[in-house]
Amino acid sequence: MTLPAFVHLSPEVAKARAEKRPIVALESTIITHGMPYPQNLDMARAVEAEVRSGGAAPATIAVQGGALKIGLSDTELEQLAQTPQARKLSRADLAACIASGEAGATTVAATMIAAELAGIRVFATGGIGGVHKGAEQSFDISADLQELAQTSVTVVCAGAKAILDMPKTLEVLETLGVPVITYGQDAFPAFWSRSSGLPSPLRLDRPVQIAQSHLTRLALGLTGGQLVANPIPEEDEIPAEVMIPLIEAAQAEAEVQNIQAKAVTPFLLGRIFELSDGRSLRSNIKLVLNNARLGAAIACEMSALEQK
Ligand code: PSU
Ligand code: MN
Repeated sequence: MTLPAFVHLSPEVAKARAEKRPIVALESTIITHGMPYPQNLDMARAVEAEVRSGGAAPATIAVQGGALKIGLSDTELEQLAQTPQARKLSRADLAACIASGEAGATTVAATMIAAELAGIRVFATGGIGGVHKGAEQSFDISADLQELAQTSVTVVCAGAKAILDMPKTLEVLETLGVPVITYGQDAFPAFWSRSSGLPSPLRLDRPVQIAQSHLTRLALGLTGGQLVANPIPEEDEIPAEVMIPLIEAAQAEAEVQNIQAKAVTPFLLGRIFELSDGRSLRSNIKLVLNNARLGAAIACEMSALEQK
């Protein structure tokens, strides 16, 4: 499959692709809009290392100088981590940013689009976008949910943050026909906490089963991806009762300051890190590493199944 000329693969990704070895896609909005510098750069490097030690090639995705880059060099990664003004790219914004030559960071939705284009089936991140609290007024529902319904990539996350309306997020995913699979437990995890108190629609206990389920959906002709929710490790967890007041305080500030649309998620994440004195940032980094590990395991199993 030939890729459009504006798509640039890193040498590591190009090699893995040619050899049909496992690759794990990684998003870049988490770097530019999800964490402050320099922790964002340390996180991005550590996550890539985690994917490599799990036996897969990391493909961090971003737009720079009119190119859609699938896999970044360390210099490109560093540049991106120091560009907080990079555009936040979802499905709607991706092509215009490539055309304009501006720097852009891909959200879950845009990362899935780029991954599918390059034949990458597994993508690891921290949290996905979803239905925001008060969506009945604001209509703020992340394009990530629609993308999961139409693009065939397995996305590993740590559940959803309590900045979202979790029951509504799960309802929309169900309506869209997206499998929501929790890894190894019955409860759907809530990002900083292992349980949201809501049951997970589906549960699988082994990476090979998640890989098999992805391939089975393809064989059934079903469009769309799978959402895998991987609970944060126990030792990194922050109890919900610690996080909820901080989240509510950040939400109240967002309302007073009239923060809207694309700015909502980055604003809330930034304030929650500040209000928790960095504790939530440390846990956030740990859970992304945990997801990178599971993502690599799923990607390896999928490659092995396909070579049978
Ligand atoms: N949730 C997090 N951390 C993040 C994001 C969401 O816990 O970094 C980022 C992801 O890139 C996600 C995007 O795709 O925010 C969703 O933004 P919005 O809600 O504007 O669609
Ligand atoms: Mn939104």
